[in-house]
Amino acid sequence: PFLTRLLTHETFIAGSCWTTFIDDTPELFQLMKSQNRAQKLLAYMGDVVVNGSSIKGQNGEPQLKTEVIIPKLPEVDTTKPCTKGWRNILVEQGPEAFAKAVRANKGCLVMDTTWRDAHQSLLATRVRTIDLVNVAPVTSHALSGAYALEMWGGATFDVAMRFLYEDPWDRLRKLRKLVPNIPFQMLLRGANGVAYSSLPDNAIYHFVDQAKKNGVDIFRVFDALNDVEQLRVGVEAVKKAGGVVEATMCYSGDMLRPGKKYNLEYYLALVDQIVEMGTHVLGIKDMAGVLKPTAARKLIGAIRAKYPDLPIHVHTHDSAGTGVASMVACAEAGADAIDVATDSMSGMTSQPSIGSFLAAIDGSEIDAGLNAAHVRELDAYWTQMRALYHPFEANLTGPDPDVYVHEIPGGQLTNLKFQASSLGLAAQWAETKQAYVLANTLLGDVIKVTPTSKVVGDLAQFMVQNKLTMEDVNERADQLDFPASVLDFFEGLMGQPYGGFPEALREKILAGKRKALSERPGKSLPPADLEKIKKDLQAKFGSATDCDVASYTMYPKVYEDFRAFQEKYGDVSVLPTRYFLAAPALGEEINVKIEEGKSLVVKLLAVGPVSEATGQREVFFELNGEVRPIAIDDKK
Ligand code: 3PY
Ligand code: ZN
Repeated sequence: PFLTRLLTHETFIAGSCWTTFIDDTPELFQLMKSQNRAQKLLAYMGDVVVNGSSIKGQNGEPQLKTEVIIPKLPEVDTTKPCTKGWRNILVEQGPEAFAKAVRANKGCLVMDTTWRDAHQSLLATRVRTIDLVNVAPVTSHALSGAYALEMWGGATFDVAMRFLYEDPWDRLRKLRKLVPNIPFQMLLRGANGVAYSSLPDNAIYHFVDQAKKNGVDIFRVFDALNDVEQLRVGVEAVKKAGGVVEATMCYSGDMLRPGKKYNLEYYLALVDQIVEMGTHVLGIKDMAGVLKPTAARKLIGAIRAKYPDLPIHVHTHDSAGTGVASMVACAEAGADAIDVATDSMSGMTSQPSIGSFLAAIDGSEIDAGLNAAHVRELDAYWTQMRALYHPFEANLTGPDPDVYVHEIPGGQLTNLKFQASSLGLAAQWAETKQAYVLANTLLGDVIKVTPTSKVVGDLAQFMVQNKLTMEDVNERADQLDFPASVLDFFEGLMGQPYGGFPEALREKILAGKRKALSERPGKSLPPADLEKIKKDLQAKFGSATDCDVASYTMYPKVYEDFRAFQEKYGDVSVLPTRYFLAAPALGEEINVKIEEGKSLVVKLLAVGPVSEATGQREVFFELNGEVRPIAIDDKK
């Protein structure tokens, strides 16, 4: 059709000037662009038809085979976003006033983690932008009283580019437009940004500045070792960018267990340091879900008594099934906000259920400022998502009170279980959990959360695969070929652990390979040359924004692969998830909205036999009523 239009265009027929033709005829250029886009999407869909999706989960195809239904809220116009919420105070009066208002609020607010940690913990972080965008306007109404939506950072950044082939910045901007009223929160791994080890300080500052400019309001900043110097890098970057600082301490193990390294005294001293550093809100991050109700009451109670004006926000996971009880205990002891997830995306390694929490505080003095009926209506959407993303289920069957022993963070628990099965270690899952405890002891009982949890997990898997005992590791450390993350940890690339490294083991592991750092890595890392990165990316890909530079500094290889994928297949984020993950049925009509007011109607018509000469198959699609054959390599 493009060629037809070109050849029949009167200017073209008249043979007038070629050089100005494209400039003078923008409609043709637009048409060429959108046909190019359509062709690329067909190439992606054709590849899924012939070879299956490259992002397979472990459970076959999506179970949802129908259109997704967007819930309606009784007597609310959900076609437009809601404009009332806690973000109004933040936008109008700034972070200090916001923090004050949160502290002055009677009751306990909730942050909904469905858009970040819940799917990171249950569905391998695979929820795509399109499925968040579709529910965003309703969410802005149903959760208008929420403290925040956690919707960015953590593993979502890496996974968006690596597995979903979409731009995390695009997600942030799209959702921001659709939810103007509820603060957006992200998870920042201190001096590691959203990566797995420390980056140059200027890269962190640049990243945080872009995140703030593109829509993040509140930054939960943590360091995996509770290393205050590492934490400070992220905190200062957020202050400079003008965001709400939620400097966070990670909670590990059971502080009430006698002889525990991380006890109440340790936590209170850490809070003192965080307060001295300056934060709008104190975050407490119970990444494994091991903060039992009694400990929660004591910990929050002690901090509240010492710092009556400090807003406290608590995060947990429901791995052991005690999450709601713990969050109620926190609220009763004086927490200002706690984390929950929509009912059908909650429980087990995810956050506790929002509906259960609201029921548990019903009739008490604690008010979360939400309409429980609306919250329930919204969940109908997520029930469908659970079926849609079925391929990525970790197949957990119930709470795992073993978590009090192994202390594996929620997100990692599902991940490790998944990896154990893909490595053929499924039968040894119990052994992996035991090895995790041994690995943690070998490393000196560290706080376990990304990236240190990965170190413990990698070492545990290494021990299981090579049938190593603790004695073997200690004795043969200079001869063993440890995973890179273990070397990074001992080098000091993730900061300094509380109580120091196990020095004898450290010396043996690093011997002849790496030099031990005694200060935070950012002090010795040369600054990233952001200008040069931008120029190089522009030269390589034709364009590069400040956000692209930030993506590159976090994940250079993942980012470049993502751009190369985009050049080949275009922006696949517009494809409905069912057709991103699986082939359509023959003759099924698919609507793809490629931009506002512009849609493609696609039908799969037939798949040809594989050609001996080329190894390709012809896949026949109908695109907006016209037949389009497309040749696809058969990789099977
Ligand atoms: C992350 O860093 O991604 C986490 O969720 C840590 O709990
Ligand atoms: Zn978490």
